[in-house]
Amino acid sequence: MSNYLAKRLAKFEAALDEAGVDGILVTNLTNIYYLTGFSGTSATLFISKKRRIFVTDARYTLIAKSVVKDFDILDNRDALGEIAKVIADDKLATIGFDSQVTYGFYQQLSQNFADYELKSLTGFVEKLRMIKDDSEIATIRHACSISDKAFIDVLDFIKPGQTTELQVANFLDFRMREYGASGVSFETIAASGYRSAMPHGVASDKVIETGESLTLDFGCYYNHYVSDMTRTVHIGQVTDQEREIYDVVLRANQALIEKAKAGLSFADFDGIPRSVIAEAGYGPHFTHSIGHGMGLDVHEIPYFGPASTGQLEVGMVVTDEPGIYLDNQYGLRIEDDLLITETGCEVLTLAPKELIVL
Ligand SMILES: [Mn+2]
Repeated sequence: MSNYLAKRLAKFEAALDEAGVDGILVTNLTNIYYLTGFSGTSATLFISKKRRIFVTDARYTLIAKSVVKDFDILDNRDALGEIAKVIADDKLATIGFDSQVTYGFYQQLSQNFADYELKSLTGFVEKLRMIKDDSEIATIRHACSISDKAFIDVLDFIKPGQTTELQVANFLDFRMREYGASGVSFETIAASGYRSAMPHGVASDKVIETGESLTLDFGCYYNHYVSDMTRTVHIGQVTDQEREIYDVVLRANQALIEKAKAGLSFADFDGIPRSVIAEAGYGPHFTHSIGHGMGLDVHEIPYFGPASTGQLEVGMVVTDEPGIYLDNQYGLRIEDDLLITETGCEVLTLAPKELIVL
């Protein structure tokens, strides 16, 4: 098995004691991919210090045997019943499961593991996923480069008075696929004019007009990992106020890039760019959090806000996305993906950020 997977499993096992459990059932498919490299749609893991069990059904047995190393691979549609049988003599007391499971699953769990104490765990694997290893970083870097290239291409595609937001979004989506993406990491946001005041205005059939701003927030999946980037461009002309607001948002984005490094508190991560916007007089118009972790999911821990606790660590990949939104007029946002290092951060999204007027 790859060195990377072996390290993840070693960290998983080392964290069992702290979580107060003897073994854990892993049912989230993204977490299963992270721990095994298996990306089918049917799998359940059980990991204790003594055993690693991987259960799938007949559709996936062959692929599992070629991909999943260092696990006992079992073929059974009744995964919980099978696991309970296998571990019956292991003398385990407490078994952890993910707090996100459905109530129906929990009922099955209670029936199959009636002899154990069941402990709901929140974010056990997600906490491991916060710190990216070299292979993950290389993959995310590549995902970001795909978005960068698609952004450059879309600038030539936009024809004021003709192109709709939806056409722009579809162009971006398709271009990212042409550059090697397997899909989009979320529904592409292309919000022009008054619609750009909505931070998450997904593309509509509105035509993009001269004199408007256009916010593009988009990302792709590349080899299971995401990119997430926002750029705002102006069409034809730009007013003095729009130029000023663009400058404020860009300064907020850059202030965080200058200060982000291992050890910075999550509260400061949010506070540094937020104070740039507040000092410029637009504090109430920055209505969302500054960013989030990303990796296998486009939104994953850590999340940042004024009340967040914790601090940046080497290997986190997080977004830096300040914005200003003036209701019913327009809004803008600039978003980069940052890799946190010992001495600072590396900006993974390299598409231009100076004010672009098409
Ligand atoms: Mn984002």
